[in-house]
Amino acid sequence: MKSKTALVSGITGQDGSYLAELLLEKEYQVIGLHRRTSTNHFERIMGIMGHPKFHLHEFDLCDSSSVYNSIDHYQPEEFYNLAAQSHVATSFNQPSFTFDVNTQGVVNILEAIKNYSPNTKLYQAGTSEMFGRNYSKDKNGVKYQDETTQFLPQSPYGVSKLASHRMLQIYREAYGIFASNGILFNHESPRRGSYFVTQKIVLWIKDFFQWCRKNNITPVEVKSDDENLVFKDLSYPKLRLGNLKAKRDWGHARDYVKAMYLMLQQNESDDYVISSDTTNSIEDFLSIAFNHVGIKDYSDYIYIDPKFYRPAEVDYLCGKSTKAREKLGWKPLMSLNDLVVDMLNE
Ligand code: NAP
Ligand code: G4F
Repeated sequence: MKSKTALVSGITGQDGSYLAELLLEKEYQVIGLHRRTSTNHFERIMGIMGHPKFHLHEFDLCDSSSVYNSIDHYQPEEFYNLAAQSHVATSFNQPSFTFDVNTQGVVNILEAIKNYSPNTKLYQAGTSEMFGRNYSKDKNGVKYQDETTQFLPQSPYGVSKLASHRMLQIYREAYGIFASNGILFNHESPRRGSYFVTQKIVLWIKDFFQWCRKNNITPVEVKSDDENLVFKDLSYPKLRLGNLKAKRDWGHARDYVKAMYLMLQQNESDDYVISSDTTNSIEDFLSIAFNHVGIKDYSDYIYIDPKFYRPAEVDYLCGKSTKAREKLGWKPLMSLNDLVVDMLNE
């Protein structure tokens, strides 16, 4: 039987690399779509480079011709759109660029499918950031977000993703295109970008421990001196963070890419919340991570830097993924503790 072809945009990112590995295990031909950059950035996909069913194809989501040509050329059974300007804080500084990639880019894909490859099934990487400040409450007053919760985005990123979410629904209804929106809550891994808060914390801990080892210092011996940690005549900059009170629903990326695949194996396209259904603050994440390396109280190691506060914040995210669990048969296998251990051990 001929194997299916999947186009995966955002192949150089965290999710693209895990999804490509999953699809190759399932014997797909995987075409990884990447944009040209002045330096190579294929670290996350080194493990599958050279795989006989894996190929790279250059394109840019903002360039409509390259999007049309790649879809027309491959006529893929499935297209997973994971490419995005994915950093929320950056979207406040680069709102137009964020819209070009996250919204206009999705319109380019939808138009290409409609005109050149109408049987292609599309997965669009939507986000819990679209809920912004809004939540629903269950009968016990517990706050959550699911597919029925109204969206109220708080960032240019959230708005750009909400516009593309709605565009998929319109193309689904107007033209009968198979187009599913994943509404994924935060998912992390050892391959997470270094500017997201979990990886920033983990990388700081690793670098600090390496510095301690190099200088024969026991990490708990250092003293706190405003912005630095000091030991005799040596000093090391503290971990600089912003708002520690925000709550996020964190899962492992390896679990979440399975949900993307399952959405495109259904007979009908639909929208699904994908989440761990638990919530923790940045403070909780810090406690778990520092405890794992033997530091009971992280507070002396942190410096709160207003630079990392956002102009508008999403305070509380906690998904309810009942629909995906019932209809897709999906559930996450890794807990937050498993995730932290995986990230620290890498
Ligand atoms: P990521 O690591 O930041 O990867 C983003 C990818 O998009 C990179 O491969 C990047 O390429 C590519 N890209 C950016 N602009 C592009 C353009 N104009 N043309 C082609 N490619 C472009 O993001 P991720 O964490 O894997 O997330 C995957 C998707 O899920 C994103 O759409 C994100 O918004 C969404 N999402 C993520 C989460 C999460 O918690 N991780 C939650 C909900 C939704 P370069 O390597 O060249 O920069
Ligand atoms: O790790 P973050 O940057 O992730 P954020 O903003 O929740 O966005 C991620 O998840 C979304 C899903 O909800 C995705 F759609 C999106 O693409 C991305 O993957 O920040 C998490 C929280 C925020 O409340 C932020 O204010 O951590 C807080 N924070 C505190 N100090 C910090 C920092 N965030 C970052 N990045 N850096 C800090 O120093």
